[in-house]
Amino acid sequence: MIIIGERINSTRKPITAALEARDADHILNEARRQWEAGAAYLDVNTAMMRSAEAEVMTWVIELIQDELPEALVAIDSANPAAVEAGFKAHKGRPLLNSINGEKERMDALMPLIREYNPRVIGLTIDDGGISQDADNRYRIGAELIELLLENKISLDDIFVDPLIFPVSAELQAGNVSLAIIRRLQQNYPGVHTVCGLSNISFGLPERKLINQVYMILAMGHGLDAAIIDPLDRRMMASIITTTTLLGQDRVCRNFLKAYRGGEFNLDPVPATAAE
Ligand code: THG
Repeated sequence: MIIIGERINSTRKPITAALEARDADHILNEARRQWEAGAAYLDVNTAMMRSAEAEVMTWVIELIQDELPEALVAIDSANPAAVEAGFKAHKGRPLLNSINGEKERMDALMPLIREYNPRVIGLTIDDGGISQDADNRYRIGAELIELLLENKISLDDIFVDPLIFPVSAELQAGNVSLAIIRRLQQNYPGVHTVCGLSNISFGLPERKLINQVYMILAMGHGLDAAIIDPLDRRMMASIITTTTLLGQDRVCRNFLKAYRGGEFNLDPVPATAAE
C-alpha cells in the first residue's frame, strides 16, 4: 500500500497558522512523524494561502526535502502557478494531486506534466461535474488514463481517484467507488487507484471505525494507495493485516515485523469513545 500522508493540509487550522507564520518546526514535525510512520508521499495542500500559494508550496517542499532528502511530496493544489512552483522546487519525482477531466485545468497542467514528468493523480470528475453514477465516473477515469498514456506517462505513474461520497447521504456511495476501483484494475492492470477515505463516514458517528472498515473493503477491490493520517495506528495496523491477508506479504514478513515492532499494541478503545 502506498501511503500518502494527509496532515500537511491548509484546511486544518494548526497547519494554516503554521504556514502563515512560516513555522518551520511545526511543519517539519508533521513531515517527520508521517515519514517515520511509513508515508511514501507527504501531501502538501496550500489552498488556503490564496495568492501566496506558489511561494508557500516552494517553501514547504524545500523545507521537507532539506530535512528528509528521501521524502517525496504530493503537490495538492488546483492552482497551476503553485503546481509549477512545486515542480521546480522538488527533487526526485513528485506526485501531482491532481488533474481531472475538466478541459481548462487539463490545458493548464498537461504542458507542465510533459515538462516535469511527475506521477499523477486523476480525479473522476469532468466538465459535466460530479456524477453519482459508477459507469460515468469509470469512463472519466478510463479517458484520463488513455490521455496520460498518449502523453507518454506510464501506467505505473498514473493514480486514478474514484472519489468517495458520504454513505449517510447516498446509500450506494460506498459500492459505487468499490465498483470503479475493481473495474479500473481489471481493464488497466498495473494502474494505481487512490482515494482520501474520510468522506465515506461524513455525517455519522464512529468515523474512524467506518474509515478503517471501508479501507479494508477498498483494498479487497484493488485499492493500492491512500491519502490518510499515517499516525492513526489502528488504520495502519489494519492496512498491514489486510495486505498480508490479500497475499501481498511474502512469508508474512511485514506482518511479523510489525508485530515485533509493537505496531499491534493498540490502546483499548473506551466503550463510550465519541467520534
Ligand atoms: N482525493 C485526493 N486528494 C485529496 C482528497 C481526496 N486531498 C485532500 C483530502 N481529500 C485528503 N486529505 C485530508 C486532510 C485532512 C483531513 C481530511 C482529508 C481532515 N482532518 C481533520 C482535522 O484535522 O481536523 C480530521 C482529522 C481526524 O479526524 O483524524 O479532515 O479525496 N486525490
